[in-house]
Amino acid sequence: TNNFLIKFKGCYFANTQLNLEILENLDDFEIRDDDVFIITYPKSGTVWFQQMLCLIYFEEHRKGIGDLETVERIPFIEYSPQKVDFAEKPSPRLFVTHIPYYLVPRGLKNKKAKVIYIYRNPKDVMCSFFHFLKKLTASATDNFVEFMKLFLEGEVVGSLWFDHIKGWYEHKSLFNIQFLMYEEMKKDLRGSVLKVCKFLGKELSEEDVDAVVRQATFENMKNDPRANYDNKLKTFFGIQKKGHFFRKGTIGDWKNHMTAEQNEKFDMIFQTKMKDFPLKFIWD
Ligand code: PPS
Repeated sequence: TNNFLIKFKGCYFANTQLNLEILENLDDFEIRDDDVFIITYPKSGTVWFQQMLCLIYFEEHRKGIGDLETVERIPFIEYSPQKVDFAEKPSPRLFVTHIPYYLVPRGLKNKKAKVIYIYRNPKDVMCSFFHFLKKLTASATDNFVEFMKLFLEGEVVGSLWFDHIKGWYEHKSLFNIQFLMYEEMKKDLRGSVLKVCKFLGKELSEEDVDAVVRQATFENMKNDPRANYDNKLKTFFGIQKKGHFFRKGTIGDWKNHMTAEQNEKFDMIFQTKMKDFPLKFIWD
């Protein structure tokens, strides 16, 4: 239906920049003890958290020295240039990926490498997704009603949101994993930075924590070419049109998109699919 999507072992990926060879060999992907994996469903705060992690790990990133972009410091596993050799990267290696739990490298289940799962309320994910795809090629719909249908059927990159988060959460005992909510980062960025540092065993000075918080705000990232993807829209996402990756970065923008009726329909599906799911969501 949509030439932007490729299905691999039951999950949709974007065909721009997809490295199928890596995906096919993911099971054998060699894991190191000090690897860190950021896992997200698309539009849940991936780039934001990549920036946070870069700032936590690299002093020069905090100090604004060097011009390495965040996406180069923390590469996508499945969306990467053809000849990338992750085995050559020095430790600690930081990665980001949208993969569902069942595609995970075998070695990750030894609980040594750390995993951070970022999640966001799915109504905002859906709206963010809608706008992002509108910026893409002609294959994307600019009709919100139509997109909501695709989203609720899992006909998007990452497939069904419900399956992605439930899959990771229900298998969490296999991993050394920390769940972190977009809305929590938004409401208490400093607290979130400290929580992540604790999980990663990173001790930053008060000043360094301030620097991380300062540079991980929406406004700062929007204006920081190392962080905002604006130079990468074409090469990374295949986006032809001019525009910005950063849009609103708020909680509750779904209220500006969904009618009462659409919202009711969404809630009904949510309640059925997420029955007994213990993580809480923040909707506004
Ligand atoms: S992607 O394409 O999957 O990598 O997209 P992802 O980065 O997961 O999600 C994009 C949304 O995250 C918002 N964003 C932020 N919000 C708050 N603070 C900061 N610093 C920040 N950085 C990115 C971005 O604006 C997208 O959300 P929307 O709602 O569309 O604005």
